[in-house]
Amino acid sequence: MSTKIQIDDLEFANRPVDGHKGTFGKVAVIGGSLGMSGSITLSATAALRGGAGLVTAAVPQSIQAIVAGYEPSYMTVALPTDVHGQLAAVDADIVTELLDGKSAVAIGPGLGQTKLAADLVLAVLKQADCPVVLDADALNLAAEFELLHGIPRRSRWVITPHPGEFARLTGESISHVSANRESLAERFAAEHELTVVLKGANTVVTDGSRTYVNQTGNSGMATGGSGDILTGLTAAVLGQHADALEGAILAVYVHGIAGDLAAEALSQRGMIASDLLRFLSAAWRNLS
Ligand code: B4P
Ligand code: MG
Repeated sequence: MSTKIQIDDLEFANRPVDGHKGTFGKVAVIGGSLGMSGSITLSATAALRGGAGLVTAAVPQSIQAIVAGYEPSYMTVALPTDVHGQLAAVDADIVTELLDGKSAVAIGPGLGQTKLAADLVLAVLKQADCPVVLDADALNLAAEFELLHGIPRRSRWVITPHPGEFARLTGESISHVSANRESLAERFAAEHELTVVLKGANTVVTDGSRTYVNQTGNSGMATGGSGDILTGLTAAVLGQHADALEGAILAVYVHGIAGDLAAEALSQRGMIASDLLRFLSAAWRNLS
């Protein structure tokens, strides 16, 4: 039986006045592919807006210039590509260098669903000794190649599926997932020793023994890219907070407040995902 948590039950640390970039975490976001450069730019920018000290976007070399051109405040690293610009095999040394010194990593948005992408996800899961956020194609690959099984945990993992992705991971139908959100998320989290963020109206966040049901956000957030923003934001928060469950709850809560502020200013119909990035700043101000 899981304990229910309210947002007021949690204590969130303030930013120390003498903090520096290292204090606030070095975050890597890994993903993107030809035609899918937007998702990872949203994740990387959201990691910055989540308060991370330094953010690096690792993307296929074929889209590095596009991603780098979007936002000057993060760094980019090129992953190898083949002659068609698609992700090629990524050696272990590149993964080691990418993870070195990181306080959190997120992988998946726009990554694509090739076997080589699955190898990259597996390498990150095996090597990372910081929290790992898995979203989007990393979850589709985890379902297809059973990547969440049998890897000794060196760090805390948070998965952020929407009901479609969670249905693939659990082998259940979307309607069954939608009808049993809390119980399925709790069971999956306990079985796989990770934190589940099952998105949608009233996102469920659980580690299997403690569960939070979010009340912020609105259906204006059902627009392409809003999930990618949560991915980067969650990594940024986890890079600054010790507890995976509490960090994930804070990210979900603030993401929803940004959505509510965006809807108030722009309307649910008129808002788009990148608007959430601007309203994240106001959302943090609302919290303090
Ligand atoms: P994809 O095509 O894979 O969409 P995506 O790239 O992951 O988009 P994005 O990253 O922006 O959105 P995400 O959902 O991650 O998948 C879409 C397909 O998945 C759908 O066609 C459907 O088959 C399935 N699916 C997705 N959501 C479903 C649902 N609720 N019920 C049934 N099937 C579903 O992230 C969106 C973000 O916005 C999350 O943080 C979410 O919590 C928030 N959000 C969305 N609607 C909200 C609402 N009504 N209230 C509050 N928050 C909401
Ligand atoms: Mg998504």
